[in-house]
Amino acid sequence: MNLPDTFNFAEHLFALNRGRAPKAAYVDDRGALGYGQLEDRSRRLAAALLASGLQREDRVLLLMLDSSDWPVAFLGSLYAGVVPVAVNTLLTADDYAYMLANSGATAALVSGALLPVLQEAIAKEASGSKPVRTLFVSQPAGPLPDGAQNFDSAIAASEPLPAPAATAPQDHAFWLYSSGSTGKPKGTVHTHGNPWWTAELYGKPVLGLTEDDVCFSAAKMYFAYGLGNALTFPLSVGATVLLMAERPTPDATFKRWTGQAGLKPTVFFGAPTGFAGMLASPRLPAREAVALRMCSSAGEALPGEIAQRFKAHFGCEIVDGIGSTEMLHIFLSNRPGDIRYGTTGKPVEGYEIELRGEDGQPVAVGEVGDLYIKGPSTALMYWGNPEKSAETFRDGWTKSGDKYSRDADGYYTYAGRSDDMLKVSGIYVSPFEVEATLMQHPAVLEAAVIGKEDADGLTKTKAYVVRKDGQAVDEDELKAFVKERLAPYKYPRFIEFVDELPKTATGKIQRFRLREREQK
Ligand code: 3SK
Repeated sequence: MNLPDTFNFAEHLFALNRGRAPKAAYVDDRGALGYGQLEDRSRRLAAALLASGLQREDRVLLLMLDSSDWPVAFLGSLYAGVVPVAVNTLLTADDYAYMLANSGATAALVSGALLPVLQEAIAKEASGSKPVRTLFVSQPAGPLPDGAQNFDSAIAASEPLPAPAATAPQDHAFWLYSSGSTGKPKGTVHTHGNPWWTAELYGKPVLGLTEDDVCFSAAKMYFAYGLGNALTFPLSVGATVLLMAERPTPDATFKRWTGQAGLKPTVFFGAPTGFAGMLASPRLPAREAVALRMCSSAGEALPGEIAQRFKAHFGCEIVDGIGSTEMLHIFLSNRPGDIRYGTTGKPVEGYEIELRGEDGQPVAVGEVGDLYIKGPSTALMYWGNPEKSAETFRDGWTKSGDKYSRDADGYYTYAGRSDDMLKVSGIYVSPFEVEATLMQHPAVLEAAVIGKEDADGLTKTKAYVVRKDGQAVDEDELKAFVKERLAPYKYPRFIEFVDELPKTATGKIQRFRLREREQK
């Protein structure tokens, strides 16, 4: 398998689907967008982006809710050779101000509902050396600010760009942000070739997606997992994608599964917390009400018991795998028809996996080691962060930060993180960021945050808090305090007040003692 010297991923997808112009590529809350319209709108947007002064490899922030404008924004940027920086829609103005400064984005594609938080971020970044000059607003909620353009009007006023940017497979195509336990999120630079590899190595051969599928992903498209599920894979086989802007609550998901958006998904992509929440819901639809033939799970290890209960109810397998923002999608996975519950399966063909001990050497079968991956969809680097890039991308191998063991049959089982990061509902949360925020509260002396398993075996955040002498604050007040200052998914689900935290002789908090205490 190889790519030609000139390869533009957007043009590749458009060319593949030119024979199915009237077929729905996307169905969102507003209706259907055909493959022909997807290409036409994306190429018109590409022209509008270039007309606004953007040039090859300039970055454009993509802060949009999941609707069919999202793939138009993403593919239009790639077609023009402009680099979309796709960001999580749940973050704060401070987070976006950092991402604008870090990426040097001079333009933004934004949903109307998110315009206020972006404007706040732009105001914070006003002294930045590269101000945001151009805004394209999708589905504006009110009058546009000076200088902003309506996404639809800009598309309608432009002719389709006649030809794609003549990019090479290794040229910068898009960025996604990856979180770390310390420091700021890292701008992870992906190429035009990388998404093609994820479709060829995983989406087609492992998931076996076809043009008859209707794909529906709870993970939004700004996540690497969602980007593959709702854009790269389905468009690589000419399938249809169902999108929803709202949060993937059980009820919102059931509404789509049962066809209330006009068609029923055949493949659903979720995370363990979502599957557990749906199984616990009194409104779980009957097997006959849905058309699911397969589900995929990633984000955190899927407890076998959840997968078995799901299969018993719907007769449909959940295929569990693990991927990363750095590798762009899944590199270790169970296979439909070959699922070993409680494991993450075997390496995806085309990727090499190594488990290394503290001495850097491969560990023996059954022993736990640090997970390293080698494969053709690896990110080029973390933008402007040579130290972290060198730590993570070493000699062609990528360090994932997860610990795994492999059994004699070659199945891999998750054994925790190598760093202090927590994965809550499939999204990374840094305990240090939550602790620092708790300590901003005037009644808090110290805090330590760890992961705590709930009844389904899924990780939630728990904070141990020491109050200042004579100060009073309760659990609800602290939760609200964190929610106001950080992206809401980061708040601790459990808080326990203690008199002191376990520490080493040199005063370092011993989080492992708190973890041990939870396991008792
Ligand atoms: O969290 C995962 O397992 C994952 C899967 C696919 C793509 C990206 C990620 C982080």
